[in-house]
Amino acid sequence: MINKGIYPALLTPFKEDNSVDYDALSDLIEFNIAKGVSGFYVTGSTAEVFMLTSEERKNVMKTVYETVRGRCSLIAHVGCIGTDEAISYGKYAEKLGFDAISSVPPFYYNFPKSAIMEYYKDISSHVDLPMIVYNIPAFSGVSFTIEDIDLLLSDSRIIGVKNTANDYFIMEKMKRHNPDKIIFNGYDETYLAGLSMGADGAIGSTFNFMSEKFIRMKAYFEDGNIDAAKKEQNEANIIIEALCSVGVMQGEKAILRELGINVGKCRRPFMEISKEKERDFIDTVMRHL
Ligand code: MN9
Repeated sequence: MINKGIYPALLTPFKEDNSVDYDALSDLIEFNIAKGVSGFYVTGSTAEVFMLTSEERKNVMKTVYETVRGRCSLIAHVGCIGTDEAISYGKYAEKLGFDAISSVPPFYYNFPKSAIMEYYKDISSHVDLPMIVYNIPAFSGVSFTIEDIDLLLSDSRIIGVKNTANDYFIMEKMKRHNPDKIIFNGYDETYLAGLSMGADGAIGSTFNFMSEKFIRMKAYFEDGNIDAAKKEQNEANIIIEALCSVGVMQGEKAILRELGINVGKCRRPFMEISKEKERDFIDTVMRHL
C-alpha cells in the first residue's frame, strides 16, 4: 500500500573506506520511523544511486526492506539508462516485497519521447509492481509535457508521479486531469505550494533529518491552519537555503553526523564541505531544527 504522506528519499551512508555502511542505514531508518514518516524512497538521486555498484544497489534495497519489516510503505527507484537493468532492479524489488517502483526517464542519449514512453511500458510489463514516474528535468534533462504525463498515467500500472519541478501549473493539471493518481511533491522548499496545487504527499532529501516539520506542515494545511503551515515552510527553508550553499547531500550528511547518525561523507566527485564553512553551517541549521 502506498501511504500518501512524507517519504524521506534515503541517503546512502558510507564508511571511512568508502564502502556502504548498512548498519548506519538501519539507524537512519529507525530514526525516521520514530518520527512517523509514511514510507521511504529507496535508491533514488539522494542515495547517490548512480555511484553505487549494482550489487550495492540491491543490498541497500534488501537492508531497507529487512529493517522496515512492513512498518511503512517502500518505493524502490529502479531507474537506469538501459531498460533491462531497470527491469532487473524492479524484479528484485518485487521479490523483496516493495510496494511500488519508480524511475527517472532514461537519460544521456536524448532518447525520443516514444522510446521513453516504451521504457516505462516495458518495465511495467515485466515487473508486477505499480510504477511512479520520477519527473526531475533539472537532473535528467528530460522535460515531460502535460500530454506526456497524461499519456503515461492513462496506463493503469502507472499510479503516480514524483514531481521534482517548479512548474506548479503542470502539477495542478496532473492532479486535475488524473484525480485518482498519486502526486508526490519533489522540491521540499516548495512543499506548501505543492499541497495547494494538488500534491498528495512528498518525497524529499531533507526529510532524512527534518521530516517532522513536513509532517506538521501537511497536518496544518489539512486543518486549514495556513499561517502555521507557512511558518513551518519558512523555518525549513532557512535550513534548505543553508544546505544549498554547502551542497545539499553533503550538508544533510553533516547534520545527521551532528545528530549522532554516522552516515559518513558523499562519494567522489562530490566534494567535502570546507572545515571553516561546516561549523557555521551546522550552527545555523541547529538553531532552526
Ligand atoms: O526529489 C530532492 N531532489 C533532489 C527530491 O535531490 C534532486 C529534493 O528533496 C531536494 O534535494 C531538496 C533541496 O533542493 O528539495
